[in-house]
Amino acid sequence: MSRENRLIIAGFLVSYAALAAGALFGMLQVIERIPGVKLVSSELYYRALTAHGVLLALVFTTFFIMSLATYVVTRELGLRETYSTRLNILSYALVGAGTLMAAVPILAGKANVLYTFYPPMKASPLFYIGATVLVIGTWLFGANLLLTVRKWRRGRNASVKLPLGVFGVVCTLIIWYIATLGVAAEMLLQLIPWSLGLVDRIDPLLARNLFWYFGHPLVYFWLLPAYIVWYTVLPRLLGVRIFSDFLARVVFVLFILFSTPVGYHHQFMDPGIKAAWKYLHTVTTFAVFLPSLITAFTVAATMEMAAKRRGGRGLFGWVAALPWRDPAFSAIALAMILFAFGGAGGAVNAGNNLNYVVHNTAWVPGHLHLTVGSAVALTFMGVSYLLLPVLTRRPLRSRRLALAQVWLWGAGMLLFSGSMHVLGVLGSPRRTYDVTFGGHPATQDWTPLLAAAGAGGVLLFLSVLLFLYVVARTLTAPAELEAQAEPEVQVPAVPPGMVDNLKLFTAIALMLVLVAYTLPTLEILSMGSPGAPPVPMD
Ligand code: HAS
Repeated sequence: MSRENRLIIAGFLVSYAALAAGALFGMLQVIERIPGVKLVSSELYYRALTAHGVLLALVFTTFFIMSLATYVVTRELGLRETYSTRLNILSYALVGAGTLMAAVPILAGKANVLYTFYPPMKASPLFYIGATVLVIGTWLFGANLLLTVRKWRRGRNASVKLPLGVFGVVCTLIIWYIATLGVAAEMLLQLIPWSLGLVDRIDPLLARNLFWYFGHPLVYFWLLPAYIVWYTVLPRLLGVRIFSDFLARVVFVLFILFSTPVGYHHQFMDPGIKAAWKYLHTVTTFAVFLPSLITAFTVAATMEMAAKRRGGRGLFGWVAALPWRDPAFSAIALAMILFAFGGAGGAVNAGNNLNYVVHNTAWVPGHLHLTVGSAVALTFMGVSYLLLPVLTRRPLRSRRLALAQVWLWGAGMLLFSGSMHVLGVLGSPRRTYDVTFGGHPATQDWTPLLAAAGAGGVLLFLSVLLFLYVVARTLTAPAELEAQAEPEVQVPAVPPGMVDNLKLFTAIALMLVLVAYTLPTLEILSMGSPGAPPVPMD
């Protein structure tokens, strides 16, 4: 096995460890929300909530995406190694070191600031420095993959289109580089000097401005690898070609253009940002909706083609002809179905007036669990069922348990997320230790829904345990598969077209970012905010 493959597997294993710990802290959250149940103090609740968000949203995703991207690039370009395996190892090591540095203060209760780390809630400097080291690690990782692609481009591949999966990885990295400029500025100019005591006060609005500049494209850093799987792995799994390679490339390009200039849809309720800027970001938010609508059409068309070849008939009757007994397919298909609900909720969030109803309520965790928690996480589980056997030459043990795991996730998520959406509309707050406000009568009607969300959370936790069990059994099974078990590689044969001009689209994206952010940021700076004193969170 090549060093690169070992690294890929190591990355997956770290991501699964983060999934296990994050899921445990998650179950604690839902149980705590059930009226009458109080397992831990409020301090421990916020500590666990921070650990849950950081481990799942930042650590599980980042390690998984790094390994998936390395696999896609090496596999689709027909390489054994990336440009520099050493650089790749260094990047994983930095991301790992950053994670450990951030984990220590979180677990010690010195960083109860949740995964969005809004000031003036203050964490230990180690938390901010660790997060910065993690981001630097991802920059090195991206540089190594881009150098790999550039090297491949030299010589006989100079005028050949990038394979779709690699194209998707490059687009994801472009979005990541643009996005992380925001969080790097927030860390280096505000949070780190402030946490070290070099300055006394901090401007929370400026910090939130920089955070959401980063925070929204972060969701596409999670989503695009799932889309890469839907566009490249799913057709191979079904034995058909993708419905339209061109449309898939258009989708990735639209994400480069519109992922970043949308951050104010997370700040509709923030004072200090003019309505005109919020309106502009609403328009761009609906523009970034479009590539997902195209994706819905493209993946459904691909599945319909495959189902009809398998004998499926009728307007919707073909759905039954899909390979639902295959755990990898079921995971990906269920991820899509759940994402359709998450996307509809996203449209509600993005409407300024509707956002007043749902902001800071249980609706928002309901939404994020359908998106990152299902579209992304369930796709990652499904693709694990395909890649672990390929990478380790061990058969999947066992397919039936894996299938049960996938449907358990679907059932748990519908129960959890559905209840959270309704609770949100009824006014139940998110991120709150005692959601009944000491048993206030207005919260009495929430009890059955909170219990249902709790039951959904327990099912989700059981699903994670089952997933880990299947992974562990697969990794400890005797190696027996032949090398040809790998899925067929799509070899590009056509020269690049207009849509492949990523330099042009990156330049346009940067211009859109300047239009959307320069003036409002200058306005925030010119307000001369006295800044807020820190609120220690330990
Ligand atoms: Fe979101 C809040 C708006 C997508 C993640 N979002 C969040 C937060 C997270 C998050 C983590 O406008 C919470 C942040 C926090 O902690 O405060 N979101 C949107 C919109 C979209 C959207 C418009 N979000 C995502 C994705 C995420 C994600 C993707 C992670 C991966 N979101 C918001 C807004 C807020 C927000 C506001 C702030 C709320 C507040 O007030 O705090 C869109 O991009 C969604 C587009 C999606 C679709 C669905 C396409 C469906 C597909 C599947 C097709 C299915 C088929 C069926 C074909 C249009 C592609 C298959 C058939 C078979 C037979 C199998």
